[in-house]
Amino acid sequence: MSDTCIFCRIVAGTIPATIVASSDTAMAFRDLSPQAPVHVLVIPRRHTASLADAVDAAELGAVLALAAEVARIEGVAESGYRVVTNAGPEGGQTVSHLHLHVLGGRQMHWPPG
Ligand code: DGP
Repeated sequence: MSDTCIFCRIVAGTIPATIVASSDTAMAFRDLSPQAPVHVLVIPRRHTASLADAVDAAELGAVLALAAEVARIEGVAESGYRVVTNAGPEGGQTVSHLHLHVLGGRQMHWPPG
């Protein structure tokens, strides 16, 4: 846990968030600035700065599994959805705690910006 990390503080409950799902390893909550009708962030509870720093395959699997569960909960598993992680400055990462964006509820386009 990092006291200066926003997402660690959401895990600790000291910053409010709308929780969508959680497990022992991971947590899912609504993005503060949604880019689609469904926009949920899925994070490992344990602080990891980005995918570039991830070393625990089981933890990554749990995060990905929770993303799929979020899609089911949000009702987009059948219609389709996108899972994205931004890593580092050129990847567009602004919060240095590994997170998957689960986006859905509208048509996604490619390539992303
Ligand atoms: P990224 O740019 O990939 O690092 O995405 C960070 C996302 O985190 C961005 O879509 C906005 C969201 N976000 C930033 N601060 C907060 C917060 O305090 N609460 C919630 N729920 N989302 C946040």
